[in-house]
Amino acid sequence: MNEITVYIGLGSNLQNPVGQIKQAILALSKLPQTTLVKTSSLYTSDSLLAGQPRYTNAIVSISSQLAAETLLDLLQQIEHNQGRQRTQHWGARTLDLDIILYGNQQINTPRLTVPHSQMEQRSFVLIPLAEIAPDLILPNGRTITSLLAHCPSLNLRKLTESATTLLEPN
Ligand code: A4P
Ligand code: MG
Repeated sequence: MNEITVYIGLGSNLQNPVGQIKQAILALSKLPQTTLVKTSSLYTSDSLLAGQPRYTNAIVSISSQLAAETLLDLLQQIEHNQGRQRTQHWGARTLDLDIILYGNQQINTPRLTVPHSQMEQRSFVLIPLAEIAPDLILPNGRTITSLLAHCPSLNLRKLTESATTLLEPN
């Protein structure tokens, strides 16, 4: 099967978010039939939902032979392993893993909408994505730069130089 470049969004705003993201990147690096290609810096931003703690977010790219829904199963397994409990839509969470882009494919099934339905409005997706794939063009022909011009900033700030350094042993 072909290798597909997939962009995955990571988010956490509970129980040591930086540690959650670091642990999730390690888990992603161990996915079957998959190679971790690039990891963005970590960013913090205000939650879209008022009253929630700030989020830590990052984007990684992987090269994978996994079918999109198989990948989703494995991402949900990682979320589960890190204590994610689905109580409330958009509730605070230890870990959220979203498939942002799966190659150039547009997917609309009951379980999957790709490109991610909210990506064009989210600075915490677009800015780390631009960091690791500045020239990316979405399946609809739009560029990240053009989308960022219309995005609320949510007080987004870069947290560390590169999350990959977090993977190196101390
Ligand atoms: N699903 C459909 N498409 C996808 C996709 N492309 N990737 C389905 C992953 N899953 C996808 O997701 C519910 C269902 O979406 C899944 O079962 C899957 O079949 P979920 O993670 O269980 O639930 P959720 O929390 O209700 O939704 P979601 O979409 O993950 O939450 P969001 O939209 O990501 O919002 N503010 C900041 N600053 N940073 C954040 O990361 N995140 C949220 C949560 C709110 N505010 C935020 C952030
Ligand atoms: Mg999700």
